[in-house]
Amino acid sequence: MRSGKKLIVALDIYDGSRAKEIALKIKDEIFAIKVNWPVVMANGSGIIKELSEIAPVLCDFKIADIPNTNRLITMKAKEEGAWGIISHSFTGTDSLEAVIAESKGKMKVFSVVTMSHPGYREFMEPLSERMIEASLRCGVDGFIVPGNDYSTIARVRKSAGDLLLAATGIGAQGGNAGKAVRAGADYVIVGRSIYQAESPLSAAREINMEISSEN
Ligand code: NUP
Repeated sequence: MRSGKKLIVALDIYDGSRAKEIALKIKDEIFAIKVNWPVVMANGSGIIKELSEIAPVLCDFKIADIPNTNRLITMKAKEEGAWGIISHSFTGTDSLEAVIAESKGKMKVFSVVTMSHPGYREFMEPLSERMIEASLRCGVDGFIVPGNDYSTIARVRKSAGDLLLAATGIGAQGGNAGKAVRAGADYVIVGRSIYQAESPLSAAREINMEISSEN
């Protein structure tokens, strides 16, 4: 049912019931659900399992710690049945390797090597290529790319080969889902433009139309 779907909804809301309600409404339009700290802090890690019953769950924990702490966070996401997990890479290969080892082929590991907000350029941007190379050496499954910066998506795609690219920054941060996919993204991650819409279902359908349109 999910084959060919590229849309991942980001449910950055505290209310777990509302998160499930939106997920159920749009489940036929999405490939996966991304959870971040707001919904997990407010509802506990069990929300990962509950949402997994509706669609695969990608845990956006942007893990950025010593290897042992990274391992503990990864283990919990895996126990709850997550499909994938997002880790920072700037903390070094030992930290990223701990996430990959604990995922043990059961969860996809996405590495953050670029970001979609202006502050990314202050410190991270000069290190982006080195973080990509290090992530490839560690054996990540994919990268998070900025869906509002198409040339950066194309740059990461060149290094990433067949690995998965998931683009954030669509809609509320200015990016266009169709352009992001045509620049090389496999998935587009969309939060506010869906969960704040009067009709999340119509908003999700519109994004899928953007993805399948030719220009
Ligand atoms: O570079 C990134 N930009 C970004 O927005 C990396 C991310 N993981 N995100 C996340 O994507 C962000 O934390 C939020 O959960 C989602 C974008 O939400 P929205 O701007 O579509 O509401």
